[in-house]
Parts: sequence; C-alpha cells; structure tokens
Amino acid sequence: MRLFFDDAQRTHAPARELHNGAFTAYAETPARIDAILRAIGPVEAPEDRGEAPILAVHTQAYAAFLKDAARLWRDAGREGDAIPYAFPVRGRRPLDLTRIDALIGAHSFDATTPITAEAWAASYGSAQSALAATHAVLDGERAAFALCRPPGHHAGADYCGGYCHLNTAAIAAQAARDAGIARVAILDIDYHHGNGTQDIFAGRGDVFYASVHADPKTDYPFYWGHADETGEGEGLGTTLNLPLPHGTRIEAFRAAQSTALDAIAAFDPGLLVVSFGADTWEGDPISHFALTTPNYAVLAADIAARGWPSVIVMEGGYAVDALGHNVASFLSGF
Ligand code: Q9C
Ligand code: ZN
Repeated sequence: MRLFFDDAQRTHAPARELHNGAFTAYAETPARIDAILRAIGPVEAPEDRGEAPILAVHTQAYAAFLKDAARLWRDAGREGDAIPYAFPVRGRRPLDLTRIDALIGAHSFDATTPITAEAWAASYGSAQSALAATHAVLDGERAAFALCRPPGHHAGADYCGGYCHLNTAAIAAQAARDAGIARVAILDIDYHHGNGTQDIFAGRGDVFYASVHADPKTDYPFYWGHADETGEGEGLGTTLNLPLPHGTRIEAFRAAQSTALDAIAAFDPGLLVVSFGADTWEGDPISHFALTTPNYAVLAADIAARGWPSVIVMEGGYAVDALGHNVASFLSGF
C-alpha cells in the first residue's frame, strides 16, 4: 500500500491544552508521527497540489485566519499559542471581526485546539498527504494511507476544534468528486464523532457520511453525532450516526461498522474515504472503548471485503506507545 506523509506536518506542536478544567500536555503530539512511522516503514512525500482543493471545502476567510492567527496573537502582545475564550454561540449575525480574540472564537468551537505559528503549514501538509493518497487511488491503487497529523474530522468549512484545522477526509472526498467520482462515501471510525465532516456534507446527497463513535450524550463533541442526525435537504438520508457506550468491545463495534458498511453499499459509492482513529484502543488516555491491537486488522478486513477503492486518513489515537502497532494492524487488514 502506498503511504503518504509530509515533514511539514511535524512542525505544529502546541505546548498544552485545556483538559477537564486544567492545562495538560497536548495529547495530539508530534511524537505520534514517529510512533506510526516506526511501525509502518518508509513513506512518500506528497506532491503539492496547491490551495484549490483545500478551498473546495474550506472558506477563504477561514484559510486566511489560520495563516494570520499566530501573528495577530503576537501583535496583541501575547506569548505562547493562540487560544480562544469567547464564542458567538447559536448563530450570532455575520460581523466584520478584526480583533484576534473575536476572530479565533468565531473560527473555533472549542478551547482545546491552540493555533500555533505552524498550524497552517502543518495542516496544509496533512491535506496534501490526503490528496496524494486520493490521487493514488484514483490512479488505480486499491487502497492508500495518508498519515494525516494534525487530524481533520472535527474541522468544519470555517471552524477548527478537536485538534483539527483542515478536514482531510472532506478534502479527499471532494477531490474524488471533482475528479468525476459521482458518489463518495466516508466511513468514520475514530472514537469521536466527526462533526466537521458531517457539517460539511450534511446538505449534500453526493457524499455519504457514516460514523461509529462514542455516544455524544457522554462524550465530546456533545452537540453532534446523535442517532437522529440523518442529513438535511438534498442530503437527507446520507448521514448515518451509530453512537456506542463506554466499554464497547470488538463485537459491538464490528456490528455497528457492518451496519454502516451496509448503508454505504446501498449508496453504491465509487470511492471510500476512511477516517481512521486508534483512540478506540483499550488503553487510550482520553477515550473509553476497549478495542485491542489485533481487532484493527479485523475491522480493516471487513472494510476491504466490500471492494471499494479506499483512501485511509489518520485521525486520533493518543496512546503513543501502542499507536504504531494499532495503525500497522489496521493497514495489514487491507
Ligand atoms: N476532556 C481527535 O481524536 N478533547 N480529536 C476532549 C476531554 C478533545 C479528539 C476533552 C478531543 C478531540 C481527532
Ligand atoms: Zn478521536
């Protein structure tokens, strides 16, 4: 399988995050990269396909914000990473915002995603890796893997959150659409619901979004991922949410994934994007499922058996010592 990663993806390294009321070490650390690389072996650097495929998903204003935020933060006299603390909840009207504190709150849905000076460059590299994997599959590979870090599925068209800035799965899916694939499906098996991906495609009938995740009644991101969210307008029926309880093991997870795969099969996609998170692992420090390392090969084999050309993008997974083994197990199932 072809594997893609860009060294620029290493540079984003926030010092800390707000976690359960206190600042703790940033869980989405660049050490995750080396853990994965050690386990999966040599990777290819992606070709640079420019900003157009990113701007096919994200707004121009949001991209400009990501590029400017760290400088605006410094200009305001601040040290360290930019972190939001005020948010325009429940649809405040569009405003011409210039103050960094106003801009960052308007482009964030949580306070756990610091914007470093390197956030844009690292996320841009992550998006290019996803695009390289997508084009490899469009060119005939059965499956390809993008080591996307920073991850992507919590980022919406104009907002960041959940350690994510650019939605790599959405960028991959849109690139496949723009290359002429009529129907694209996204299977999200990260522990957390991919609220950004859902938001981006909720109103569209050409991209199916299915997610197996921790119940938002108990888990982040709380405001998305409930079973009654099924899409809107032309996208009604092309969103499927399968929330599961704490303690979920392989039997229940595999059954839910099969339900998602059956729904995707009925949609008959020309290409599948898999948002793969290893934070469903039993020892993950911020999650509460109980999958084992060998379980990932089983889940991957179930996906591969459906026969869709597949682009796999990395999402979460925070037990760094086990992360490489979990990713390698998943890729071995393809
Ligand atoms: N106290 C991904 O896996 N923090 N993002 C939760 C719990 C945010 C995870 C706070 C978790 C985001 C890509
Ligand atoms: Zn996650």
